[in-house]
Amino acid sequence: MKALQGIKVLDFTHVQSGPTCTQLLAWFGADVIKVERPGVGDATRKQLVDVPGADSLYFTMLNHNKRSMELNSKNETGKEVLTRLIEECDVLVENFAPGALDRMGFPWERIQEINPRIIMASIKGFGPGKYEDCKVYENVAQCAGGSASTTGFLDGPPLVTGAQIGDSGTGLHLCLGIVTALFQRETTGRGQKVTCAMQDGVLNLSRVKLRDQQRLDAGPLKEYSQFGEGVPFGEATPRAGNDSGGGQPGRILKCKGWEQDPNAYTYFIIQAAVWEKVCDVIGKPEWKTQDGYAKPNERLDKLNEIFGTIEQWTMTKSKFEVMDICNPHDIPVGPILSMKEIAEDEGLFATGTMVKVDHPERGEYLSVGCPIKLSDSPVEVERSPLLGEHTNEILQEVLGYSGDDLGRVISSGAVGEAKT
Ligand code: CAO
Repeated sequence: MKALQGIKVLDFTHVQSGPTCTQLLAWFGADVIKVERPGVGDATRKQLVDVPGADSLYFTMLNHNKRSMELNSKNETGKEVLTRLIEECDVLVENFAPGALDRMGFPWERIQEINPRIIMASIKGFGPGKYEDCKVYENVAQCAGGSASTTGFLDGPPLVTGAQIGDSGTGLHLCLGIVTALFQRETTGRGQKVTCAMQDGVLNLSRVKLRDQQRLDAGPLKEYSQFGEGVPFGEATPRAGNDSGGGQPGRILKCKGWEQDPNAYTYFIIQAAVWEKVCDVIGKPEWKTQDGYAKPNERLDKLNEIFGTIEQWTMTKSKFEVMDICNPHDIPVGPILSMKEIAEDEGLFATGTMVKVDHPERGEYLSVGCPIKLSDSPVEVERSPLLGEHTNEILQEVLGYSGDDLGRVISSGAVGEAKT
């Protein structure tokens, strides 16, 4: 049995943020019914296409283990079918532009009236306030949530990160909100509205930078490289390059082959507890007792010199040799892994974090499996559905349409072209 077995989800999501949430629900065992515009579907099906005619990797990698139903929710019969879906489902998830559900004729009040037990979960770019009507994509959220202004180097522009903290990050937040609401429903018997703004999700993940904003009042942030470089701090949390965000100084350092390989680097943390071991490993045993180097606080104004010296050592080793040498000493280091290296990492396939999935239109492709492992609810990753692949099945098995009534719905045009 899967953790969310028996839970039906009306998945009205598209692009990335919402689909990542419902994919998790599907992996935990919910029956996720993706409702898509007839003949069009989720826009990502045909974005960044690599195999002509096939659903894109953008779509397939975000929509595993779901069923797809075509439904025009603005057509009268379509509204009737949507109402039936709301009656049947435990959760409705959507990430339309602000107001889209209202314009369809399904505001929260109406949805709750149709099914008081339903949980309606929404992602929007911003919470209530002056920006609430804005459409938002990933990088806008990274900028509005404090990530971009605190990412990058001091002498460069703000940077967005490759990790999709605005989209997938908010999908994760929403998923937690949904299962929490399902848990509360066990006691109250009532559904509720769950909302996550992408700005809020990014800000939550940038929490330590708001910590630093307030610490600025007490003086310079000594663990930031600019402190040792004598660069004055301004009014806002600055960009910290590759400095560690925590109390233990860290940097990205070059390794052997860096001149040719853009990823021949390691992250190296000089955790106070293993400082003496670091000194021995890099051939600087005198730093263990030398004034200005022996104590953590004394080292903060010398980070450039210290990491420069460590880098002279890491440049003589591959990033994996650095790992092999430092790990036995408990020195925290990490190779900078390229996506190619990750895609070839057998250990990740063994745990199901990376998976190979077969698809009728595109053949085999790689995907990231479920990163959350439940010992009593294992995940089997199944391919994403083709557009409208399960329309008839859902009309009949979930909504109970049959005979002439089924024919009426199909011929109305509300559910797309008839599929055999
Ligand atoms: N049947 C009929 N109409 C449908 C439908 C269906 N099955 N599914 C969607 N539609 C309609 C919507 O009702 C909407 O119509 P109106 O404009 O008349 O209200 C229309 O399709 C377009 O929906 P949209 O505005 O949500 O889509 P968009 O491509 O214009 O905007 C996005 C995309 C992501 C910017 C916007 O949805 C948004 O801001 N979402 C919230 C934030 C978010 O999740 N962003 C992350 C996206 S991933 O980077």
